[in-house]
Amino acid sequence: LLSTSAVRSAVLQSPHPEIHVPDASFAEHMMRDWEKYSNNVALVDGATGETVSYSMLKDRVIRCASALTRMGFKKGDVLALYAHNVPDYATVFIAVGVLGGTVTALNPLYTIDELSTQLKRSSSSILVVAPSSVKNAIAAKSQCPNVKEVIVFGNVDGIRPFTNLLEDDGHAFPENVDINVDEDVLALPYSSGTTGLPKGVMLTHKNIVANVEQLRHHGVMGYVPLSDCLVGVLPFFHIYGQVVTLFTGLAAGVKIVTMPKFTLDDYLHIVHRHRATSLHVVPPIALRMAKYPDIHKFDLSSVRQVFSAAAPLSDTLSEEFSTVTGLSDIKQCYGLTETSPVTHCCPPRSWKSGSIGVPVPNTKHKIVDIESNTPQGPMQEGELCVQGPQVMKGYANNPEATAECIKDGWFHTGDIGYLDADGHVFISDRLKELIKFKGFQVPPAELEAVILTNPAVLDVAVIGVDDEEAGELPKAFVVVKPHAQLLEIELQDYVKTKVAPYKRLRGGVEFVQEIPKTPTGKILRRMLKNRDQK
Ligand code: 4UU
Repeated sequence: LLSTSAVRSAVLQSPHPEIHVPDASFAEHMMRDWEKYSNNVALVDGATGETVSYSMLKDRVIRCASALTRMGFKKGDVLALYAHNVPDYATVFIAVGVLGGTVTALNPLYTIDELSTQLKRSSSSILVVAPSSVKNAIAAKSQCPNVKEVIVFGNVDGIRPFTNLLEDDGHAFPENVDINVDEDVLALPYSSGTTGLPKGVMLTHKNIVANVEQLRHHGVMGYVPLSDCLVGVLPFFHIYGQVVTLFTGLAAGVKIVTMPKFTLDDYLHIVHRHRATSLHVVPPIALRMAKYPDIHKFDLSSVRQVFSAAAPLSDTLSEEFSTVTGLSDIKQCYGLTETSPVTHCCPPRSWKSGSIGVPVPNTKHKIVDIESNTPQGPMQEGELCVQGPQVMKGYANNPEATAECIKDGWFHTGDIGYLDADGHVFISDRLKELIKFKGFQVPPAELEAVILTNPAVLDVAVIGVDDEEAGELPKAFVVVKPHAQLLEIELQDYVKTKVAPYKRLRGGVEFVQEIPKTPTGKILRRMLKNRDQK
């Protein structure tokens, strides 16, 4: 057993100085300094070239909040955003924040089933969509009586255009909505957490404001107002693009060029043309850049720093990236939807290849033994636990799942790692069942539920198999019903019709006699994984 002082020293503070996190609401905080930035560019639509200045953005927020109020949207209501990246993503989010409402964001590639599931669970009353998603939106609305109105970015016959909200005179803008920053939920993204189906993650105004300030700290991402330029290529529906690029960028007064869809060529053109200074990538983008023969045709000299997060970045890729692109070393960051998201980031001068760095300001961490929950010493593996103002309030309507991951004030990440002698963290494995395809969450339980609806399937287990490009690919182990017949391709096609493209069974299907389980019926995923690797 560790002595009390050793236990205490195994709980480590962030090496950064403590920062002040204001008690402001999200919208107040986002717009706090916008007077200073007024005519500077806030957002550029990378697809159309449309430019929005900070003063225009503020004006749009006021009109949008006023129009939403006229539509009956008020404090406690939920708006669903089902769209790819466009400048008005920010308008909607901040306007909902002003009103004390909640935004639940969805992947625009979600199928009707996936869309209506989240619309129902989140009790959304308004749905804002991209033109390409209108068909799905209408179909889902007919299944969700809670959804009162569909609004479209752009123009589609018969659907209220978002520009209509921006024509509002702003007179219904509520001046004083009472917001409790520690309690009121601003964002409700969905995450499967340690196990099971996706759950609503309640992120309060304080959670998001805290993470924005933690990231703005000069030793973390330290954007420079009015001179930095970011590329909004990672989707704003995921917590990474949403908080790290969009919110933190706008609070800091930088320019953000939004991209509706990633293609390597478009991305590099935008970096080149707009002189981007900080890049936020996921390992698959870093890999594509490192392997791109035409990379030298682009001028990347404006780039000052590159961050990677959402999935592990190997040493080899990190080095290859720097050699090929001539860019600075990639700094890894780490976090989860449940932590708004960032808890760790590599410090600028003392970064280590393969490490996720140190806790961001106002954040503590420890590594605990999985069985005994006691803190581990340096170089000893265990579960990474964190504490800080960015940790979610809890899972919506799910106190059991909340109690399973927040224990004694510590958030248990479900990731396995260790600290080196300098207190830098290395993630080595995942304790939880989650699969990550290109940084996106693929909850095995969700795919298992879908596969079980196939009439030929008796039992199933889904795991992630390693893949150089995507990180992991979902693979199903399937027990077929007696006398039934099922081909691998038939099941893959079946799944294709039910889930978003990134959740498809790209890792294949293996037919087995039985799924290994514990006496209580829990799937022994580790056993399947080990068997698969042999
Ligand atoms: C190994 O992916 C995220 C949040 C990502 C993020 C973004 C910007 C972190 C810091 C940042 O600056 O959230 P989720 O909820 O989709 O997935 C969380 C899981 C973690 O539990 C871990 O398993 O994603 C994995 N993960 C990582 N794994 C996240 N970052 C890393 C990393 N290395 N750097």
